[in-house]
Amino acid sequence: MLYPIQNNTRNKLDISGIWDFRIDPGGIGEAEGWANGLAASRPIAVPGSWNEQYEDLFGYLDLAWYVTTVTVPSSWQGQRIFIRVGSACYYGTVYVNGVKVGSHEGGHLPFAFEISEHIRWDQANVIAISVENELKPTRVPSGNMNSMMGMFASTPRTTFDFYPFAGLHRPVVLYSTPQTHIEDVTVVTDIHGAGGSVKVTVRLNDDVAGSGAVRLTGGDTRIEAGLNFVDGKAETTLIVPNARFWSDQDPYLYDLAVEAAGVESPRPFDDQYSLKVGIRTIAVQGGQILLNGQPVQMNGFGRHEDFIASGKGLNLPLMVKDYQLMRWTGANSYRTSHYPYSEEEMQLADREGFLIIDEIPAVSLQFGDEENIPVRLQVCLRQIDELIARDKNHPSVVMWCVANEPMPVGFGVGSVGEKFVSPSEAIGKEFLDTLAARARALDPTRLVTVVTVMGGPTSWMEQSDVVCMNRYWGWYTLGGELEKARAKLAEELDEVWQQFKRPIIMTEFGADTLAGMHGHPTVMWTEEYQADFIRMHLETAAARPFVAGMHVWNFADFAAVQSIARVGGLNMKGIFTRTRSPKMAAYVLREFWTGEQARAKVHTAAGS
Ligand code: GCB
Repeated sequence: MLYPIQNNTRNKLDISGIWDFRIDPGGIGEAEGWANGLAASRPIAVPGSWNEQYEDLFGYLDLAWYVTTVTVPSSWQGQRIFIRVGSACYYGTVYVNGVKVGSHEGGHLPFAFEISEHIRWDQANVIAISVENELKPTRVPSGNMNSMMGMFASTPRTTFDFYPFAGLHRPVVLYSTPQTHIEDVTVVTDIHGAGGSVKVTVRLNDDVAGSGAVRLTGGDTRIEAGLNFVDGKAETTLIVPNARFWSDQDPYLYDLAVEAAGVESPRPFDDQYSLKVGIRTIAVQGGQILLNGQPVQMNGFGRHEDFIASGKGLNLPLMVKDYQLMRWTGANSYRTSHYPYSEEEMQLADREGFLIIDEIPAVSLQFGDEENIPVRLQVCLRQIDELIARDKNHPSVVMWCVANEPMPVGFGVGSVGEKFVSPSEAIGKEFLDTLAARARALDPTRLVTVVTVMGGPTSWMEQSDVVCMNRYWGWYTLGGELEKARAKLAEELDEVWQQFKRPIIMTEFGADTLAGMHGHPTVMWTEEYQADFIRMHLETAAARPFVAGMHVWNFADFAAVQSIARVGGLNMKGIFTRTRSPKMAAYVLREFWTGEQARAKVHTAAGS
């Protein structure tokens, strides 16, 4: 799915801003014509979560309506007009001038509907979007069901450990294209010695013949090739001698311009699209992850889209600041825990050289209620399809993650670290293998993983190119006993390596820490304990060359749900506070990832 752009052949109008808003707990809005305008309303920011903008809406997850008006200029007439919603969490329905044009399920991925027929030129058009975020066992992520996460999730009743923010979380745009247009572009890059190749596949929305061109530019490079469309499809490969490869150290991006034109039926056409391209490869070999054939460590964080006032809404200044803070720690990687992040995040990662594990919203899948499993499987597969369609051209995305901490029946926080046999192991494995196979089939050029829970079956790791493990030795298990935790962690890492002989990333390890709380001796919840905890993990990993990455849980404190385990409704495992002040542990990361420790590691890897 292409990101909308403005150029010679296309238009784009961002209609985000302050919209009218009204909750609809009784579900009467559609029958009463709210799609034509709201009689009573209050202002709300788009993008943004409604829960953070009004105190009385904090716990509201039911239906609500957003309405705005937009004048569409007649200079767009003759083109196809689309409305595109970056994210409506969880279920969104779009109306234009009172007419329902479509619905979408799933909170963190964009969707678009053609609305050409419904536009009133040069006049105010009423755009209404209803959104609801009910927690249901048939949704992904799920809620309102028995959960192994009970201790963390009391109100609202999620199966996962973050606040289920609701609303229009990303920009809403109108865009136009020629009638026959470039509908999709897929870029696959490869490396041959000092050179690179860029294979470009272009698909039109009509199955027509035509011609066109692709042009790659950057620095002194300018490489062009023709396109020959047959049944709406064309493909070519550009060879780039002495290419400048994209990496975390040098995130070099080329510009790729695509043109398509034709005179054939149903009508003559001419369209252009452009995007940034990074030439890189990603692979695994033994215990290493190879970026452009060279070993790379993926150091960084699990994160959340979360902030005061904006909730999960796109917040551009925060995004820039977070990248700067991550870089300051020496991080070069993160996981989009636990759902796809905004497209703007992915673009910034391309530009700033971050290596991303891109995750669908399949967090804490529960395999207890077998009746709902088939529905959830279909939702997950659709999310994989939509995510890969959206993010396949980002060089920063190096790995697809198809689930975070799927939970076997019988799993409980109390049993963490114990090995037990679960009756749901086979069901879970079939489910997860199906997801991994789907991601691999859609994109054989990237790595695929399932992030596993502490104490879960190791058979669920089998399909992962990189074994991703969330472990809480020294927190949920052996809390306050860091030396015992160190031994257990080391033992488990060695066991998993022996079993799979694949690179391991610790995708989570963390300790809740109240900023400003100190202790001597160090005890749980103090900044000193978090610092020691992080140091212990980094030391244990550094002694194991097969540990190819360390992602601390979490980059910043974030809104969770209300429970006895979450002070003030926050998960406080952040290295930074929710308002981005560093805790002591931030300096430990900086020492390991940018200081002497980091240099020592580079020398070892280079064999010097
Ligand atoms: C986990 C989950 C994450 C939680 C974290 C925690 O294993 O993947 O969503 O927030 O633990 O802090 O308990």
